[in-house]
Amino acid sequence: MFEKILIANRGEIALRIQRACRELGIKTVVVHSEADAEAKYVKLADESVCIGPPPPSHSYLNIPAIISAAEVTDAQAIHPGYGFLAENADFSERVEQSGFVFIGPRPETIRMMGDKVSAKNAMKKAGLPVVPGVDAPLPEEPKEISRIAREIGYPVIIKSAGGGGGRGMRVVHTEAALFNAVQTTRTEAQAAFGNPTVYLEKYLEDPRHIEIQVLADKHGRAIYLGDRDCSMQRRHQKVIEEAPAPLLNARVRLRMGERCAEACRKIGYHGAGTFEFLCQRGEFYFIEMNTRLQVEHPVTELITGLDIVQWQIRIAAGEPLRLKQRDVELRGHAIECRINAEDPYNFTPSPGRITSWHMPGGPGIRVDSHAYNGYFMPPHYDSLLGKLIAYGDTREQAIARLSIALSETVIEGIKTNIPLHQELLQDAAFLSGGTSIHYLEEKLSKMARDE
Ligand code: MV4
Repeated sequence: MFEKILIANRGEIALRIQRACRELGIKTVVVHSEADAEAKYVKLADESVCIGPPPPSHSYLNIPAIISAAEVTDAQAIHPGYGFLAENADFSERVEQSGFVFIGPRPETIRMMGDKVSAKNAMKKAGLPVVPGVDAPLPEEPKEISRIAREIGYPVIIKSAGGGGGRGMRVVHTEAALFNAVQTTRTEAQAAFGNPTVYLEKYLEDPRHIEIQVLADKHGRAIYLGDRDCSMQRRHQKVIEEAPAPLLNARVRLRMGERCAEACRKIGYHGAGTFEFLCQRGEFYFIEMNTRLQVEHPVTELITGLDIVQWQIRIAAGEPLRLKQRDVELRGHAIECRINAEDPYNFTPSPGRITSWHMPGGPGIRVDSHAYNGYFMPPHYDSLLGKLIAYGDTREQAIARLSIALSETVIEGIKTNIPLHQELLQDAAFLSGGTSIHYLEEKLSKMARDE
């Protein structure tokens, strides 16, 4: 096992990784920007290294600075967390070339999943159902493009191979609008990702976003840890996540999990991973794979009793997955609210100093946050203050515990989205078994109209 790990991230996830390391008896080095120098988790780490000024491009994205920090502190492995460099294949490659272990899959795997066309092809080949479409870059000729779209059937969605997570997409309902939309998407994709490649898929009108968590070791073993529903989102930012996905048929659940684990074995995946699907009328369609730890990993931890971050570290150190699929028991229900420092209805960020901070407790409540009374929420990064997660024997109990926990929570000095969460946990459609990916945005625009 490693003796010392460098954490190349900040905020709640830097603290989460630090806790996993401590439990495994591993020393931690945390790198931080000037804006995070006073954060408590920085002081809790065994060592810390300031790697630059607040803008991410000068600190958390500064690859040479992070690698130098690992060198001077004699760390053996680097955990990238999520966001920042977590899915940057060049970073993972340079980490390994410098003699450190990257806690995540191989650079080639990250690169393959970063290109959404190659990811889709690999998964189709590995036996996963994908959205109907042409799993190849779109050709240039307008006639060919029209023929492909007609073959798929309208509406279609144009996606960028270099995009993902909702960036660089456009829905097209008629042939008349097709060619312009393709050109615009290509231009935007070139500007945003340096890659003009686009592809076409059938547009699914009202799906749910369901994802499957996997763990795979370096010895060819792979298991799945059940599924999560992350449909409650706004502008591709998840707001509430839960596990297991409500109303999902047990046979479908089993089949999807088995196929994801099998796909991991086939492509030689190792580490933790997430297969993203759109699910409509009981059918699953693979869209993307995330090769990192996810914000919502705690809901899976609560229903499996496993520590996903510790397993990432063990796998990176070369340990075999001692768990067999039959050892993974999915039990109860867990729901997570992302607590953001923002206006609950217009979503403008609300950085600043926290003047009062009281966290909830009681049976089945977990709080993952780096904040505390007096903490200054810097304006330079995303607005995630932490996560409030509730576990219960049933979905109803998890929701009840989460509502009570939200009502106990006090955060003053900055605005948070807690009022929105309290409202969503009373929403009839959510209570009756969840909603599609469009529900929250529709609800918010209805609320704005009624005002
Ligand atoms: C889609 C889709 C409908 N049909 N693909 C958005 C994020 C990216 N991962 C894929 N996305 C979508 N792909 C087809 N063929 C709708 C979305 C989508 C979405 C997906 C998951 C969660 C939230 C979403 C919000 C809007 C659109």
